[in-house]
Amino acid sequence: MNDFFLKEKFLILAYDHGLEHGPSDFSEKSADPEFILKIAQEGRFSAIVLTPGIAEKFYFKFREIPLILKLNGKTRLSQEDPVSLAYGSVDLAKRLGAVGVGYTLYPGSKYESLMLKEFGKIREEAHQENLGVVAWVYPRGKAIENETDPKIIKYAARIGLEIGADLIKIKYPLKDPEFLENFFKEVRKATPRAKIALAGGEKLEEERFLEILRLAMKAGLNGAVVGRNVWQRENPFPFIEKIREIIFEENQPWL
Ligand code: FBP
Repeated sequence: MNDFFLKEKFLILAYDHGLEHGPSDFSEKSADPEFILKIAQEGRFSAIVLTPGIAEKFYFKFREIPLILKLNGKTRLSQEDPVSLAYGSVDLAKRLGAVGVGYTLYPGSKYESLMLKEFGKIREEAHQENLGVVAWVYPRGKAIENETDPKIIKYAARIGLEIGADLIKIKYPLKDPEFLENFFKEVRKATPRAKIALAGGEKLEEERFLEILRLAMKAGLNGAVVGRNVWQRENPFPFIEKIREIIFEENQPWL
């Protein structure tokens, strides 16, 4: 396994929103991938997540930032149960010098078996090339009433362990701190040895996001893969420093 995924803690910047959500997530500045790559660089992120089109055009100047190439993705334009299949390849990730690949699965969708099958194949190829695999595990589809139901998120985390992801990205329920404290501990217990990172989600009030992250880290989770909560802020750097402090300085229950 490549060294990147041997780490215990991660702060990764996500920037695949142009495909997933469209340009409405961006300001004039954040629509420019260079602006985001500079945030990753100055903010000393562990890695950046880019789509193939963006990586090919913009990554070459920023090769010191570890790259996770997102191999699949879908738009918001379809109303069907979600399915997201790879349009990028492990081969491309290798050529771009990535440390890993990213793949979103939608358990609960009527197409889940297609994604599970493809994930397995990609994982195999990636590991043969010494790349890690990050799984976005987002239960979704007509069968999933509430994708941030705590039981559903716990199940998502466990799915990530079962399918052999090197890092598992899960959402969090928007509940009060007492609930979350216990919830994250349950997630940890349900996923022995798995590395779990929180997704960022929509931009929250600063303190709220930090509190959620702090509870997750205290329970022994492994960091965050965050996008909008960082690059939608006017000046993201003080916030990034606070996140770094929580992930890398505070709470080290497993050390
Ligand atoms: P954010 O931190 O901005 O939520 O990004 C995390 C992420 O998983 C992105 O990688 C992805 O584009 C987006 O959220 C997808 O979210 P959803 O499918 O819930 O709209």
